[in-house]
Amino acid sequence: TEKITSSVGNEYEGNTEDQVLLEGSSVGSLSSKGVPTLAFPSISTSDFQFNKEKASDIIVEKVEEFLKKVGNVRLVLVDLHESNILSLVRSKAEQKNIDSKRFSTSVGDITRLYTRGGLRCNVIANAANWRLKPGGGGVNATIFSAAGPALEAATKERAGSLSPGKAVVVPLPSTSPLFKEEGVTHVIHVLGPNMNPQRPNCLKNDYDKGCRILGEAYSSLFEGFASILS
Ligand code: AR6
Repeated sequence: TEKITSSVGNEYEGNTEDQVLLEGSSVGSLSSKGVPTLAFPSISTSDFQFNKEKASDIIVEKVEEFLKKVGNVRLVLVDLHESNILSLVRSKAEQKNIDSKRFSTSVGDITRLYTRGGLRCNVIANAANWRLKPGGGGVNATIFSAAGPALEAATKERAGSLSPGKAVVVPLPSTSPLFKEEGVTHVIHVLGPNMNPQRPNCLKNDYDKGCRILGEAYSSLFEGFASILS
């Protein structure tokens, strides 16, 4: 796993070095400038209709807990627009004095953070569905489509389905455009709690259960990220 560690643990500027990194050769010999970075969307707050005020509390609490446990990593919460969830999370993170170099928010498509914004993220999280299938809209559809069929095949090798609150780490094959163009080495699928009656396993506004499951989902996500680094 040494190769995985070094490819996750390095961040490079400049295309020549990137090319070397992405071909997968002499990865470990390159000097490490960057910090392992996980970009993640706000799980459950769009299609799954989870309350954003409650979700933002959970995100900030789980981020704070995780950053206390690990060393040199960076977490980035991403959304397509300057949304309510981003501003809620930003102000709550500020109140808690969370280091903005280690946790920040970013506006953009999570599958284009490097090519459109210069933000290198080695690992991205997906707000998945329980079947771990492409499509269905939201960030899931975008990630599967940007990653190509390689992601679906690699996902199938790891898991056939996911329970709410759980995550599965999928190494992205180097043939995937998301790997080649964006430098993403792993996708972590996360299944959050669902409050949408049109979707499976609706919790019918049971926020005791919902908050517990969303907390578990972020714990599983961050543990999955940590497992790639070790
Ligand atoms: N880049 C960054 N953030 C995004 C992107 C993107 N390309 N697309 C959406 N978001 P959602 P959920 C944000 O609905 O609520 C799917 O159909 C979005 O604005 O993707 O967990 C799956 O198959 C929101 O902040 O996930 C599941 O069935 C966040 O990502 C179901 O939706 C999550 O929104 C999961 O619902």
